[in-house]
Amino acid sequence: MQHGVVVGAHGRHFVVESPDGARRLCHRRGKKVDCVVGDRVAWQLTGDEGVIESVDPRRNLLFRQDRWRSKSFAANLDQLLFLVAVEPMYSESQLARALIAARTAGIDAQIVLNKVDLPSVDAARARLAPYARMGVTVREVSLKRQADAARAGLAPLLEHRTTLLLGPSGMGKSTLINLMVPSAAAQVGEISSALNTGRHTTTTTTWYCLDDERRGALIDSPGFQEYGLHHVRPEQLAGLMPDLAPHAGHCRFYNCTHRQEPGCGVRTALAAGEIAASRYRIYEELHAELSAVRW
Ligand SMILES: Nc1nc2c(ncn2[C@@H]2O[C@H](COP(=O)(O)OP(=O)(O)O)[C@@H](O)[C@H]2O)c(=O)[nH]1
Ligand SMILES: [Mg+2]
Ligand SMILES: [Zn+2]
Repeated sequence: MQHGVVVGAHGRHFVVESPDGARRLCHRRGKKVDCVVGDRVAWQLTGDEGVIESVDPRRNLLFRQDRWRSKSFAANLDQLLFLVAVEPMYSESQLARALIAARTAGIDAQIVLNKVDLPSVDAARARLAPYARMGVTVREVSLKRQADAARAGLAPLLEHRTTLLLGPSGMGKSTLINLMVPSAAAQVGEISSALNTGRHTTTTTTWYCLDDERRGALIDSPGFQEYGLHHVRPEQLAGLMPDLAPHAGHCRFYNCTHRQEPGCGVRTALAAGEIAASRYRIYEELHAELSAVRW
């Protein structure tokens, strides 16, 4: 039996990397063996392909879930970085959802604000102010214009850690990966050729090694627009939003939804300006979505 890390996943095909860096196509021994990128697995060679026999216990598992299906992102993460930019405009709801998902999974999350060289940087900072206020670290970078400074700032954060990078398209995700992982294109190539997709596919969650000792990794997971939180119960939601949580204990009704009840601590804090209007709107939107009849 050999050991390795799942570094690519595409449907029922998995790419497993051995400690020496070799990457091999593997399948699972039966459907019961469920694995995602980041999993440590035991596998053995059968012909020229590998068979994953078992998956080591996970430290954590991040997944998104919509009404129809649940989809795992990745396992055994040290942190999540959510990349946004001064321009183009991004959906704050997607950012909030990712932070809630990380909190649910017990994974540390930070925000990286890119393109701070652009003139509308102040508006972008103001938009993120509620996040900084609630204790989320917001790092500013200019991945393209101040590449060396960005690399120097991000390197210690990524070193020896497994980091999931999320962010809507156009924010600079590819720029960040190419800056931090000089061999990124080659690594994608190895995964593609192991998967035999014949092209440099980016439709799959991909693991990039950050150093030769294979101690740090950056994981890129596309398609996150479908980010659903249907594994969160509506009554859990306020507790997962650090700016709402302290006020949710001050409601007249113990089962207050913070949407229309009198004597609501959350809405009192909103009226007093202690909770940002954008954050409360996101709460309402998510609460309605999570309360909708399930299929
Ligand atoms: N002004 C500015 N543009 C940037 C910066 N970083 C990336 N971009 C540009 O933003 C666009 C999107 O970047 P890309 O890495 O492809 O984003 P992705 O869609 O998230 O992978 C590209 O045209 C980049 O050149 C930056 O620091 N400043
Ligand atoms: Mg890209
Ligand atoms: Zn309330």
